[in-house]
Amino acid sequence: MDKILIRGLEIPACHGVNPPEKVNLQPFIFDVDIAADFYRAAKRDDLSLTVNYSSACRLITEVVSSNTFDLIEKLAYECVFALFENFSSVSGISLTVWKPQAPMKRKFSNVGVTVSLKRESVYLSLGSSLGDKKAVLDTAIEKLNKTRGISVQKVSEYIATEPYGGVAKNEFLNCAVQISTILPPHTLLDEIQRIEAECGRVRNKRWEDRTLDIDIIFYGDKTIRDERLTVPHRDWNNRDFVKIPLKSIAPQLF
Ligand code: PH2
Ligand code: MG
Ligand code: MG
Repeated sequence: MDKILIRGLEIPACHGVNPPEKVNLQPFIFDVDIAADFYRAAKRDDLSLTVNYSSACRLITEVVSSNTFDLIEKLAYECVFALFENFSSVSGISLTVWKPQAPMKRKFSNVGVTVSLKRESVYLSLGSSLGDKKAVLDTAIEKLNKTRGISVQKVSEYIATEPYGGVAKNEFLNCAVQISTILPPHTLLDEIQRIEAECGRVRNKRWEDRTLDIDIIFYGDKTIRDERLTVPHRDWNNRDFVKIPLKSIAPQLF
């Protein structure tokens, strides 16, 4: 993957937990790797086909100098979010922020944090079998799209399906959604579970009727197997309520 590298971008700003840091400028120094495909830009020698590194520096400067955050972690994430949001061709970013004059008693040469995120294409299956099912799916999709780091790309039709698995009793309304996200799998799962809870999901018995269920079917081409996540979803290929909507938005997966 091609990369633009920015090193030693110095921006005076007011970030820190201690009250004096919020009013006195100190230097923050940025090292940034921006991954994208520069083949076409190189072939045509055309700035409009790449990421203008001076625009990237201006955007970082804007975020850094117009805010006051407690944490450099927050500062780094805000810069990374802004870069992904403003440069759609960027596929990955690794950003380090250094704070060489951080208030610490011991002598040290530097302190900093790195945030590295990649844009991925993810397919979700949504289902509702309680309440106003269509309104629940509409709300869930809106909440997904409003979540920082998630952008909804495609939504299938909503289909009514028979309850599968022998526990749920009600008819379901199901759909599939393609999102583009920079959230890592478990962070995405946290946001999904927040949205399920906000839509009235209570977790009792496995597979029982629920206001909203959102399952991660595919996360890029990753395979994940741990206590919280199995991706690709272990049973997706046996479930018409997953396959039919998914095929309509992503026939290439079949
Ligand atoms: N979800 C389940 C169990 N059974 N059946 C249908 N038709 N649709 C679902 O979304 C569904 C189900 C567990 O998540
Ligand atoms: Mg499910
Ligand atoms: Mg689920």
